[in-house]
Amino acid sequence: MTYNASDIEVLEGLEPVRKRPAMYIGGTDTTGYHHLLWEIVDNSVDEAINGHATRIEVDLDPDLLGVTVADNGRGIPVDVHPKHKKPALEIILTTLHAGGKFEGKGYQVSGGLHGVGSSVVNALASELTATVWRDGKTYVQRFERGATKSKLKNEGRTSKRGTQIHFRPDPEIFGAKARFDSARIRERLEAKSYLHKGLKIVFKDEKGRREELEHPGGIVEYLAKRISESGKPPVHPEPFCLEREDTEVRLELALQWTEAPEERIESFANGIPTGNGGTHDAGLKAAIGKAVRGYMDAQNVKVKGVKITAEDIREGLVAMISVYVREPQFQGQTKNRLNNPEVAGAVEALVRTSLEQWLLEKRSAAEAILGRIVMAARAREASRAAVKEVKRKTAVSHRLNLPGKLADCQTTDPDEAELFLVEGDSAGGNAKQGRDRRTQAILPLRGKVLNAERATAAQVLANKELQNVVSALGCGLGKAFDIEKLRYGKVFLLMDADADGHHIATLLLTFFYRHMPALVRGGHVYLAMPPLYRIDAAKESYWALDDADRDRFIASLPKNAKIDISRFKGLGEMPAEDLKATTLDPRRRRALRVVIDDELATDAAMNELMGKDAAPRYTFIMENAATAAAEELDV
Ligand code: 0RA
Repeated sequence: MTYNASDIEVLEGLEPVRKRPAMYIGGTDTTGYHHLLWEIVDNSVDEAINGHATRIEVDLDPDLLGVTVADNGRGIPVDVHPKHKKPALEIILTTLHAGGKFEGKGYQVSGGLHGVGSSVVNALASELTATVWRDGKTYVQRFERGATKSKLKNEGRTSKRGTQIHFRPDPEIFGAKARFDSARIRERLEAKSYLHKGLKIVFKDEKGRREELEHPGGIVEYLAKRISESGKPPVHPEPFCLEREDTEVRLELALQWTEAPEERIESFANGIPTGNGGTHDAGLKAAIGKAVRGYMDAQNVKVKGVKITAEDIREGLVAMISVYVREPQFQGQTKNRLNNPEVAGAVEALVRTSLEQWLLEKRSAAEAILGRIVMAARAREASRAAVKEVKRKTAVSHRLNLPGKLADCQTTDPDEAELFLVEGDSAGGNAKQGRDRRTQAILPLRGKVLNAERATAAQVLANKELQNVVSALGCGLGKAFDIEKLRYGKVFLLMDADADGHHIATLLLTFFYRHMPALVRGGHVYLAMPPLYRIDAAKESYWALDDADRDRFIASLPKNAKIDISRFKGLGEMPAEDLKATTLDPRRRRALRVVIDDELATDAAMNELMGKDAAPRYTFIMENAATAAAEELDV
C-alpha cells in the first residue's frame, strides 16, 4: 500500500493530554513515565514486525532523564499534507488520534495506547526531537510539550533509512525526581527481543554499556531460559510449540511440564506482558485441560482412587503464550490483563486439537506428563486427607479443633489477634501471665520440631508440635492452605536467645516457608527478639536486649555500684565495671541485681544514676513483656 500525508486523519489538539495525562498513559507514576518509552519503542517494533525494519536501538541519556529510540525502517513520512499544509511528521506528533488509515487492517497495533502513541508522548515531553532518514535525506524537527519549536528542516544527504526520536518526559507532569530505570527497561526490551524473533534490539544504558538483544529461537528459547532459571528440570525433553493464525488472533505458544511444584504461565498480548493473564490465558488453560483429558479418554487411561483436577493437570507446567489481536482491550488498574472476549475461544480452538494430537504422537512425552499429573493429584489428595485426619483427631479438644495447650485470646478478629509460639511450658507459663489475653494467644512448643524442608504434608502432621501449630492457625497447609481461614494476623516466634532457641526458630521458619509460603510472603510471620538480661534495682526492672545493651547500662552506673551475679555463677557480687565484657551463660540468664553499698539500689538512686531521660530505654513494662520482647523483626 502506498501511503502519503492525505491518509492521516486529524482529530484534535494535545491540550487534553496535558490536562488529564492519566487518561492517556494510565498514571503519572514510574509506570506512566516508562509508558512513554514503550509507546515510542512499539512504533518501531511495529515497523519491524511489518517487515520494514530489522534493528532498533534504545539509548538512555546519561542523566536518565531522556532516551533515544532509533529504527532502520521506512522513516515517518515527511511530505506536506495538502489540506493542513504541514509535514505528515508534524501532524503525527502534534495531533491526538492521528494515525495511518491502515490501522485495523493487520495485527500491527501494539496495544498500550492503541496507536494514539507518539503525539501523547510528545505532549508529555519537555522536549522531543524527531529525526527521519528518508529518500536519501535527513530531516529534523523539534517540539516542546507538544508544541512545534522548529520547522521541519532538511539537514542534507544520507544513505540511512529510518526514524529516531529523542525525548525527555516533562518533570512538570511526572515530578522532578522521576527517572528512567535502566534494569526495568532492559528487562522489557529483552522480553520484546524474545517475542519478535527476527528483531535485533541494541540497548545502551546510561553509562554507555551496550548490549545486543537478539533471540532467533523466539518464545521457544524464552521458555528454555525460564525453565533453566527455575532449576526444576522438565519431565519430557521437547516442548510443545505452536504458531497459528485465524481470523481473530495470531498465536505463538511454547509449553513444557517440569518438576516445579506450581504452574507458571507467562502471557503477552500484542507484545505487551499481561501479568494478570486474561482471555488468552483462560483459553490456553481450557485447551490444556481438554487436550489432556481427551488424550486420557482416547488412550483409555484410568486413574484409581483420585479425581484429577484442572490444577493437577497444570502443576509444573511452564508456558509462554503470545497473541496478536486487532483491537486489544486491556483491563485493570495496571492494564495488564487482556479482556477481548473473542480471544478465549479462538485460543482454545487453536491449541486444543494440536496439543491432543501432539500427545498422541509423542508417546513417551505424554506418558511422562501423565505420570506428573497423577503424582500431583495423589499429593494433593494425601495432604487433604492428612489435614482432615488432624481435624478429626483434635476434634475432642475444642469445637474449633484447637490444640489443648493453646491459651487462646478472646478476640476472633484475625486483624488484631496475635499468636506467640514459645519454647517450652515454663516460658509458656510466663508468657501467659504477661500477655494481653484479649488479643494475644500463647502456644507452648515442647520437644523438637520436625525439619520440614523435605517433609510431606502427612509427615508434618504426624509431628505433634507442628500439628498443634497447624490446628491453631486454622488455615491448613500445602495445597489445602487457605489464607482466609488464618486465625491470627501475626505469628510471633518467641524463642530463647540461645543456640536451641535459634535452632527451633530456624526449624519453624523452614516449616512456614515450605508448607505455608503465603503466610511468610504475606508478612504474617515475625521473629521476636527477647531481651537477654533483666536488671533489677529496687522495685524497678530494666531489660537489656543483648550484651552491648547491658554494657551501655553498666557504663552509666556509678563507680561503687556492684552487680549481683550469684544466680549466674554462684559468685555473689562483683564490681559493675568488671562485669563488662564478661560473657554470662545466657541459658541461665535471670536477673542482674544492681547493688550500691550493700543495698539494692533504690528507685530514687537509679533515677539519679540513669537520668530520667535515659531510663525508658531499659524499661519494658512487665505486664507486656511478651509484646515488648516481640520487637517486630519482619522475616
Ligand atoms: C506512518 C506511515 C509509514 C511509516 C510510519 C508511519 C512509521 C512510523 C514510525 C514510528 C517509529 N518508526 C516508524 N517508522 C515508520 C509508512 C511510510 C511509507 O509508506 O513509506
